[in-house]
Amino acid sequence: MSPSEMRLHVPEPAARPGEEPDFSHLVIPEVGTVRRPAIDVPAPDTYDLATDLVRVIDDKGKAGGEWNPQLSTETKRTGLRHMIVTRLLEDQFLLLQRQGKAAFAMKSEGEEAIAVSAAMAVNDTSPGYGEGLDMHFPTYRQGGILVANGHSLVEMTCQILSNSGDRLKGAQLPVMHSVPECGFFSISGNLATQIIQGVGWAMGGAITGKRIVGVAWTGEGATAENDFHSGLVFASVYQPPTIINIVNNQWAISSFQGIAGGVDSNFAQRGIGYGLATLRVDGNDFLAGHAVSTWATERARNGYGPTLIEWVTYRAASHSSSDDPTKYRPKNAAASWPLGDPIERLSLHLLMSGEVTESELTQLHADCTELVDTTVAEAETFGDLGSDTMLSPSEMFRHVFADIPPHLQEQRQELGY
Ligand SMILES: Cc1ncc(C[n+]2csc(CCOP(=O)(O)OP(=O)(O)O)c2C)c(N)n1
Repeated sequence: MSPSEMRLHVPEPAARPGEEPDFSHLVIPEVGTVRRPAIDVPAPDTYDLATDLVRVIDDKGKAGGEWNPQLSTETKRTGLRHMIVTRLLEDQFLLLQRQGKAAFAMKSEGEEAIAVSAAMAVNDTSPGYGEGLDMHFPTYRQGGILVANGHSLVEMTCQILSNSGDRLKGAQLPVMHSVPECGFFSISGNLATQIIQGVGWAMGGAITGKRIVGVAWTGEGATAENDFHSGLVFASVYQPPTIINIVNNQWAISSFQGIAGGVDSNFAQRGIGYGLATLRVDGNDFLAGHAVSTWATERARNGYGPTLIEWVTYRAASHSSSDDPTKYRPKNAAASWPLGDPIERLSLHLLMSGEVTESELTQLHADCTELVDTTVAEAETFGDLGSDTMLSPSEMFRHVFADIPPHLQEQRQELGY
């Protein structure tokens, strides 16, 4: 056998701008074909689930299979409402940025089911549960957790506007919220720190004997960071009550998922190497998301250890207000994504099961639009970047250090404050 040419292998996505989107790599099993093990299953007995894909809602909107969480109509309608509010609110955030009223914006369009279903599942308030505070360690694409956990939408918008209603007074980049009382830890812009922090939070719970869950979040791109791997070592060795969520939305800004190692293996399979219970789920299926998050939460809360979950989804919008995805992927890629749109899929399910009517859906969209419009109008009364209502630059020196260090005092004086 003659040796093959020596070269550096740089993976390329299946389609670039001007080409037809190609998602043939994604194997989509029929609903009902993926088994649901008991929550105390030994981790190695979940390894086939790392290559499968948990789905509950089929293409016609019918729910089925062992993973069907059998949620009440009210819970499903609440989930739909949270997803719609999240989408409409983030649309407004981008608009505010385009109007020069905010410095930056990001959207989770197409991924709303993930944050919303996970938030609703983790914060189970059943009797005997919740001895402390469950904590999410999110990235910038899990704002749906705040919506689902009841954070003030006005305050959320004020954070985007960096105005006087922002509890962080503009000290954080817009979208980097910090709302610990809603189980939402300060977002760190340094990606993958969420993994070591979430696992650490869970270790703290285990050490103090509290049944709290530490929920870590990362995109698939940031799994290439060292912190991701360190976190997995601690999770597997100490078996704390943690859930490690990898949101595989196929793109890390302009790098496709293959650049983080998603071509010859997937991201759920990372869990196998570390001995973690592992699930892979259709991220655009609210019911499947709720089911896997509930499974992982109960496993954690009952002392059976961590779970790693890969959510398979697609980033429908740009990475951020500073990005133009038409430069690196086909224009119609999101519309061709085979797992569809999460809001449309849950709506179809509710329609097909007779749990909502067309007119109720129309009314729900109208109500959410009105809510978001009044929210944004109220938030703007606290000021914005584009007018003289902007926060005083002196604010940047406050709320960071208890005692302002001398060099910052000097800089403040130079600015005239
Ligand atoms: C440690 C670190 N490295 C690089 C960056 C710059 N950065 C910001 S977002 C991003 C892409 C992350 O992609 P992914 O983890 O897939 O999450 P997504 O944005 O797709 O949700 C990068 C590289 C960062 N914020 N932190």
